[in-house]
Amino acid sequence: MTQKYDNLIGGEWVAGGAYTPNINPSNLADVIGDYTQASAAQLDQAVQAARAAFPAWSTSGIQARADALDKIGSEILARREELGILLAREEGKTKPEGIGEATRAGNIFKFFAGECLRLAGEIVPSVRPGISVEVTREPLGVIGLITPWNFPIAIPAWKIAPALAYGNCVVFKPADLVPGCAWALAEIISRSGIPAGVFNLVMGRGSVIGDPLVNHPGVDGISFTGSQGVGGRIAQQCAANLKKVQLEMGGKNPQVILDDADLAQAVELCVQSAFFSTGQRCTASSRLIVTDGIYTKFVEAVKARMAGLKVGDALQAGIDIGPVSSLSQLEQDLSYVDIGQAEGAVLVAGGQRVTCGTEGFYMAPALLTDTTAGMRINREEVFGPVASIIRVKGYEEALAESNNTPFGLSSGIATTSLKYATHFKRHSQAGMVMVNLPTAGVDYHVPFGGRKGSSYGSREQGRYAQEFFTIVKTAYTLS
Ligand code: UN1
Repeated sequence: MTQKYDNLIGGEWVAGGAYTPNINPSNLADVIGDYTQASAAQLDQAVQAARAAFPAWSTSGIQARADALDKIGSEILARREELGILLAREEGKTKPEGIGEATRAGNIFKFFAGECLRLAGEIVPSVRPGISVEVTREPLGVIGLITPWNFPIAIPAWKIAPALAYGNCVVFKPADLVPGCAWALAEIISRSGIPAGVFNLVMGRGSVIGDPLVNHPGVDGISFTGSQGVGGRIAQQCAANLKKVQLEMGGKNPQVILDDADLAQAVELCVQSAFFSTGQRCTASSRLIVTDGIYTKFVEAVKARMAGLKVGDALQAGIDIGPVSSLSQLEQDLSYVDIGQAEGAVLVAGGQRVTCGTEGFYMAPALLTDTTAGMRINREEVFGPVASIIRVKGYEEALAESNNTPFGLSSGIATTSLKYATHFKRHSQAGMVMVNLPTAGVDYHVPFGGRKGSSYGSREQGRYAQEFFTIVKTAYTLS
């Protein structure tokens, strides 16, 4: 008998219409638990509960909010190993990556516990004598949070923590594929002292509860991380309902390697950001843009490093790359390897399904050379351990190529030249730029987000999160 897990609505644990098994992608025989599927009627109840809780919560003392968030953060940090293992088991990140992500989630709650106490306003002189003007920030209202499967605890944390810190109520819909960490987080939040209805968990499919959440008249804003296709639809629905929206979507992140790069360092950061976490990060480097002088040495060194990577069960010690998270994602990854080759790219390493001790969605990371900017493999997000190499003559061409994409989330350059590093930081059309660092793996206390087709709306994380989760009020007083 596997354990059953229910939705949290108005402070009660309630069963949905059916239960879906949460299956370990490293071992398809391992069922983590049965997670309920919320109905559209339950989604409505969750929004009503959040609305009913909003007047008291939005005017509650900031000390109560800070204490609750601090308690949540402390419990996550104390249980980081257990939560990291759950994450690795349901999503397929390696155990150290899972523990790292759980730690990040705990730190995010701790950070926003402090932010509760730092939401300052302004007092501004009026242009009219005898009047004073105050500019303050108030909670936005009831917020719908929709999160993806690739960061099952950190992304929920970086949306839930600021939403609650700034006095909002939440209806949280995690990705259907990974409800385990979401449920564990909801259970921790339910014991933190936050009043019933302030935070609600509804698990289930986007097709059943996603649209009703986005279109619900009782929801004031939507924060979404996921694919560009879904994000675009959510933006249209929010515009039609005049609702505030924040979207984090895909990436096709470039990593430039110049002739003067430290070769060992460049290889390591490329392998890390292209293939670790099985390449399932919107910040992953999928386009390695390499200048002529270092090209041959670089390709050989990356191939050698890839030959040493161990693919296998996410919970096993010594594994570098866990499984792909689902069969449909594995099929997509493999199909892009075929598409790339059909377009003329040369597969120089990996790119096949591999078998390990247990039945799972394992794939050897793929490296494609001889690729050009117009190929689909260089324009569309794969979201797997698939990287392609674009050969260029020098820095100017590398910069142009790195910006030649409909996306703009993160970008990187490997160089020992201050001149090129400085120029790239200024001219790379990305929200986050890395010098001699992987494009993936960011801090939790500074803004996160991109440009062009990668992001829409204001930034997430750090104090910049207040832009989305609060609304500005300007008050005039005659003295
Ligand atoms: C990171 O690279 O540290 O979905 C975070 C994603 C991003 C998070 C990446 N929103 O991959």
